[in-house]
Amino acid sequence: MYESENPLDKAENIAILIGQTLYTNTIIRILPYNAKDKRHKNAGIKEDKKKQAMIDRSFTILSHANARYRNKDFIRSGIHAYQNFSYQIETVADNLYIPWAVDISRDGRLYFTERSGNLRIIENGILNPEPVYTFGPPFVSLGEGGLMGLALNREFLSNGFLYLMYTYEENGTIYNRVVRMNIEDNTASQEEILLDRIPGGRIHNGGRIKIGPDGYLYITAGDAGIRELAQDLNSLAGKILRIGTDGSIPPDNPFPGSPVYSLGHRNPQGLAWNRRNVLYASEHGETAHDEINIIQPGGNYGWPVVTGNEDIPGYGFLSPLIQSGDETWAPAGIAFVTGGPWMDTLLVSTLRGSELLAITLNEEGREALNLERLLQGEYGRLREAYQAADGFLYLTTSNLDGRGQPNPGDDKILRLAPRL
Ligand SMILES: [Ca+2]
Repeated sequence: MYESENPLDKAENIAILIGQTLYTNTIIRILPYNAKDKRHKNAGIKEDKKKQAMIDRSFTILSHANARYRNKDFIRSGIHAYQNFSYQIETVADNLYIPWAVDISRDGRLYFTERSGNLRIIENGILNPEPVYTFGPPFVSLGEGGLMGLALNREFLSNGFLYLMYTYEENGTIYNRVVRMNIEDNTASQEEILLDRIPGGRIHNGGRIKIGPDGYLYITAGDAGIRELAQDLNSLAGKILRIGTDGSIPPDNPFPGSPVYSLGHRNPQGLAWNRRNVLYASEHGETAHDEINIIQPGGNYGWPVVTGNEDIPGYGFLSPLIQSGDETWAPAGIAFVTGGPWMDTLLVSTLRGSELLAITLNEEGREALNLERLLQGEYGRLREAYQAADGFLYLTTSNLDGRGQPNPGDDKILRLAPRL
């Protein structure tokens, strides 16, 4: 990856060093796959002069990366960053229960899932008190499982098709499945199973579903707590899966006849594409080492053989775009912003981190240039990150999931409106 031995030649390394010194509020460590390489780790950190030079240089680099970085104070302090915040934040709905996924139809209806089993709708800005649908047995909401992913068919307004992923129990065994339902007059019916018996459990159910630029349905499946399954091509666990919206296996899937699109994942919970159709996935690591990966068809992302920096010779594991090192983000929903003040950044909602990460990428979207922490602790645990067609961004809180400190009115759906 690096042509030069000199760690100063890469913005990531500069960010690493800054993160360890003055600016932990806004810039934290960006670890490319070999950043733990001793060459990089040891270089420059102890030498103050070098450090100052790197800091100065980083502002130059970052100021070219995006117009909003031109204000140095924005970079230097989280408090300033908040005052200069480019979006106004509104609460769209509150007193919800773990709103897990959001999708908005072209006529502006906002659908969302609550992990407890409700599919709900916000219409004309008003939350309908009656769920569109409430799942019952064999559906179960236990541990990290329940009603999770949601995606509307591209032709939703004409065909009413919507896709959901949820946890269920059969003969004492926990699974996840992806179903299609039909929405008519704000009620859901005609459940049809598209992909069944994805291993599930109290932990690591993955759960994100998104329709890709190619029109196929992409699904994240966790290892269900059985780590070995992530490397087993005969298991759907620990994979990113790809199927047609009718449940068929795409003819160009990397493993013929299999929905497996990539393997070696621990618990991926976020999917997003940039404007060049590069696919990103967020993934919970084991005790820190959370990952943001660029997903390649047939790619092996290393779990459970390795976490974080997958540079084990001979294995061909794909290394993360960035990873959290010794820190825990617990990344969930992600969104690639295609317009507005945060254009071309990858937003990552974090649970344990309780903040929104904004990752600035190079033009191709294959290299991370900067990472900012936003909304630190403001709303608690964040689950979903979603960009609407009108450029508004939506986040959901996850403070009632048993691992957070609920604030009054939790959980919430937040809307970020670009400031004009
Ligand atoms: Ca990995």
